[in-house]
Amino acid sequence: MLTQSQIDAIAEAVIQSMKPAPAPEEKRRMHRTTEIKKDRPVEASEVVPMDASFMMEKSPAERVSQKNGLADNEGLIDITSPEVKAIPLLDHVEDREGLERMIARTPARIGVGNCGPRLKTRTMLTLRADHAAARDAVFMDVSQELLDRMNLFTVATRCMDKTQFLTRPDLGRIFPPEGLETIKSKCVHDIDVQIYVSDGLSSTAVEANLENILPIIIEGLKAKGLKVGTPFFVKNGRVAAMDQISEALNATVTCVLLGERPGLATAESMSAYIAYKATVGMPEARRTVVSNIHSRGIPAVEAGAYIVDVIQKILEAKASGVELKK
Ligand code: B12
Repeated sequence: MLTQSQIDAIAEAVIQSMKPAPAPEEKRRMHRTTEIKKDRPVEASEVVPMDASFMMEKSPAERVSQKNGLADNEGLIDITSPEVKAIPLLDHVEDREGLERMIARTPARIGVGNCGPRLKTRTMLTLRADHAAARDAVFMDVSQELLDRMNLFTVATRCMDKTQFLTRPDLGRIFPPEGLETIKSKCVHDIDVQIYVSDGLSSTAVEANLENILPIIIEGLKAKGLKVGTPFFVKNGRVAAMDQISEALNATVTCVLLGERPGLATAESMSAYIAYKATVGMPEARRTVVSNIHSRGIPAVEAGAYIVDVIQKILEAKASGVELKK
């Protein structure tokens, strides 16, 4: 367990890393490599102030390598990591074990204490870091490498870019004629289940979960003897884009795996929205959702197996959403 002085030292190191670059001699003096091991207490002397210019010499990938959860080779601490967030910031804790148990059960920010009427510096920095991750999740594109690896071709909705996607949800639910033609020409028709993937409001969620979830669902459905459609990727897609897809391919069940709107707890959460015989303009109540698919929610592999069961239930009941619950 970390002592208060060790916690202060971590916060200090983060603050130092944001300061402007010192003169070259001073820079050399500060330039030391540190590792913080997760499995033993951190010594305050191990947390070395880092200067921002030194960090700029490393590529972003090297800086976030997170070798051991808390810090990379250069001693940069990932303040958004679960390990750092699990450190209570309260000054006087009556029942530390109880507090730690509560913190372990929720990603909510509890036990963060205060400094006078304000939040502590580390809480503020973590909030800002998580907000940045949420913005990245919304504005980033899913990498072409991932789509190539998963053998998914891309069709865009009517949204021209992310700004239009955010301001015109209606355009994220429909395809231009050429997009629909691509779907019709590249996919098999008259299927039991059409699975596809979409960025929705978090590309990060797609990056984090897709490789673990998609093969499980496809293989699971095929193992049940079902005819599964050709999977593909929809860029700038809202949930209801599934309705046009369902109609175009004559799918009995359509399932979209898409990124959920990110919050400040995680940007990696994916949802599966599933509908029986989806049609354009149908009520939202006809959709079933499996939400919170991410490493600290329902892990992708587990969710994949669950989604296969839900789809089977929908096919048997010939209904989805509220009608499935009747
Ligand atoms: C935003 C949101 C809403 C917004 C949607 C408005 C909009 N246009 O985006 C509003 C406030 C209307 C809403 C309402 C409801 N929501 Co809501 N919502 C969310 C939230 C925060 C994000 C969803 C998201 O990112 N979607 C992705 C984007 C790309 O989708 P979109 O196309 O822009 O919008 C569609 C979806 O958001 C979808 N949707 C949103 N909520 C729900 C809930 C259900 C059951 C279904 C089928 C669809 C659905 O409807 C939108 C229109 O097509 C999630 C939390 C989460 N972790 O996912 C909860 C969440 C999905 N909602 C939930 C619930 C329970 C509801 C309501 C049933 C609440 C109620 N009692 O009325 C209603 C049902 C609405 C419906 N469509 O049938 C639960 C679902 C739990 C579950 N596993 O069944 C979640 C997971 C929150 C939670 N943790 O409890 N929701």
